[in-house]
Amino acid sequence: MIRFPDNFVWGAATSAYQIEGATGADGRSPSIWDTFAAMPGAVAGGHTGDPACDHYRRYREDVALMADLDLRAYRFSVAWPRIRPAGADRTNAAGLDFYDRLVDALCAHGIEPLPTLYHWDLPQELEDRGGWTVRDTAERFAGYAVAVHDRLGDRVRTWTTLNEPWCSAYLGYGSGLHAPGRRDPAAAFAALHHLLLAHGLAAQALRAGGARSIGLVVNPAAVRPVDPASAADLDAVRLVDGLHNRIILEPVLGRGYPDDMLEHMSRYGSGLGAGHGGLDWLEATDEKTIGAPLDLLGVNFYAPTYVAARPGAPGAPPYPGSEGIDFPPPTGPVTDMGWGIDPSALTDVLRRIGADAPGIPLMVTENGAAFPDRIVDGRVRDAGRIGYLDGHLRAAHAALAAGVDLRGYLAWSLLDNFEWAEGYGKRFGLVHVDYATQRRTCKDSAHWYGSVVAANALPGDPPGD
Ligand code: PNW
Repeated sequence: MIRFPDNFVWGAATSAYQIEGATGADGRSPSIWDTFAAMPGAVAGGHTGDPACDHYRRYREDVALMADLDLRAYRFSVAWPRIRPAGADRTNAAGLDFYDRLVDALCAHGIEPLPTLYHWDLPQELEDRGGWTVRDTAERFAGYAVAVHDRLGDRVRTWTTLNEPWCSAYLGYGSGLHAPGRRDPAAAFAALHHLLLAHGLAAQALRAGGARSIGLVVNPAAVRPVDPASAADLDAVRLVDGLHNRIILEPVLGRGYPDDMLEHMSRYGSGLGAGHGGLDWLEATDEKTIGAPLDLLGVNFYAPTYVAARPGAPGAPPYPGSEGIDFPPPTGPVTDMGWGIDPSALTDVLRRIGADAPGIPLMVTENGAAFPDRIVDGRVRDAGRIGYLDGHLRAAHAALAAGVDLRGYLAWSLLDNFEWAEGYGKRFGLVHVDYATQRRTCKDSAHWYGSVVAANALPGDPPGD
């Protein structure tokens, strides 16, 4: 048996836009994902966030499922456009009522609520005024965070501000693969800065309002060279690691932006239009604000990233300035997303973040895999997912054994859901969702995970098929 520490937090994660549906209910205004999904070609199959898993109406059933699986914690996100429609400063009580009922249902089952305040559903009206490229959005986020804390703070102990600012900034404003679909390196860096500023302002405001534990969820990359003996490949690792990890972690941990990243960003305009050159979005006290004290770092992890130097390579659009770097596809086994399966990369990431952030507890806030389900006699067979989870839990345990202060593990995802630009075709759930009927069926992996949670341990031998 591979035992986990007592009080290890076991759970699962979801996000609002991916599961709730009911996008017009109770005063919610459109988010950038409603707008983006309506653009022809933006999302596979023309899918949108409606009806998703209809979780807005079926949350009781979903909480009961979590209880059946013995989960101890549930990470969900709060939809900003439900709480502050159109991004205005007026709070919509009906929107808060939903999360109030959800938190009550979780508490009634002894499941710890772990809300994330921003999982990519920016009110469209704020995007129309510049979105994350402008400072006003960061300031409004802090106000929204306080409104949620005022209502749920009596039952929620741990808050996380943003989910994966890397994705919001680089996929949303750099490569255009995610909402709002902009393709502008300058806008990507301005967006990243205002996202981090939003985190810092919200952390300060939540703390002032009495919040006890405040965290941020990042998706650090395990960047590996194709040829570890090549100095040029190692230079490529250094740049991609900088653009993915250091540019976020260093300021968040109170050390400010790394010099090489400031220099890199200053090669692009500010993203604010003509007349705004350089880093004119960076104000004197911003780095101090971004480095507000942190009680938890959430780590989302799926797959390692390989890079090689190759003159003339176009680079990867999410990484501004990565021309001359090749991002080869994985050579080993992959999931349905085409992402490589290599659990050792999770150990590496946890050890690295643990060393970078001494004294700050870590939690795996997302880890999981998309696989096509095989449904045999009503049973959902997903041995691939069990193997993935088992391998990554062993890798998390290896990090614990190496001294990393890892407090918990949340599987992505509780339910099959709206997988962003991939629509409903990619299934990450422990629980299968039949979108035609909204029927939920626990997959083999859900039963397997429930038994791991109940035992607080993995069996000594990896599972067979
Ligand atoms: C994360 N990438 O997204 C998100 O937090 C989840 O909402 C999402 O469903 C899950 O991972 C699976 O995709 C990512 O392209 C999306 O590197 C894309 C990337 C990384 C994370």
